[in-house]
Amino acid sequence: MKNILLTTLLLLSFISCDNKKNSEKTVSEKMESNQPEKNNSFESLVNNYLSMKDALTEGDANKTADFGKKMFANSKVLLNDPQNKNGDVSDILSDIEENAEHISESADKIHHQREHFSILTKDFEDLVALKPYAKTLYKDFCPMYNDNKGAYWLSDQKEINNPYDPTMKNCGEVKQVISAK
Ligand SMILES: [Cu+2]
Repeated sequence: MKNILLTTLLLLSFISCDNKKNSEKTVSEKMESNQPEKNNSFESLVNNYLSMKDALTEGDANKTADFGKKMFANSKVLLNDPQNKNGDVSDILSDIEENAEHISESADKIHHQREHFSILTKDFEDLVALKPYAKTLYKDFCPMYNDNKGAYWLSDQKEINNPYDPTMKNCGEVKQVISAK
């Protein structure tokens, strides 16, 4: 009897281990598929944001912090480009840099990451209005976040996947479609 129990436990732990491995594989595959792009382009900055959104949807604060680190580094490179030194793009990049840094340093505070993510959403909305992005984006709204004050996020998928609360994954609606340029 003891042996059966042990075997069952081993089997269970094997299964959960395997699940974990699978999800890790998906993540690294995703990151690999991001790699061929130019690291310092505006597109890869938007991709950072979309990956961060996915990590928040999964409720994974560590992964969110990692994408914050990448976003911080990418925005720094873009800010150092003389072409982006002045005007609206520079202001937006500075704001992205600051919020990305907070997110990268808040791996233990997912609520705080989400606060900064909602600020980032406005920055990225402004950014894609000035710099072209290759994919159609959807501006989504969840009315319940932050004591019913609500919050926006951008997605590259039509389906609602709420990054603000994993218990309300489908809460929200598309408010605007931002066409690819
Ligand atoms: Cu902060």
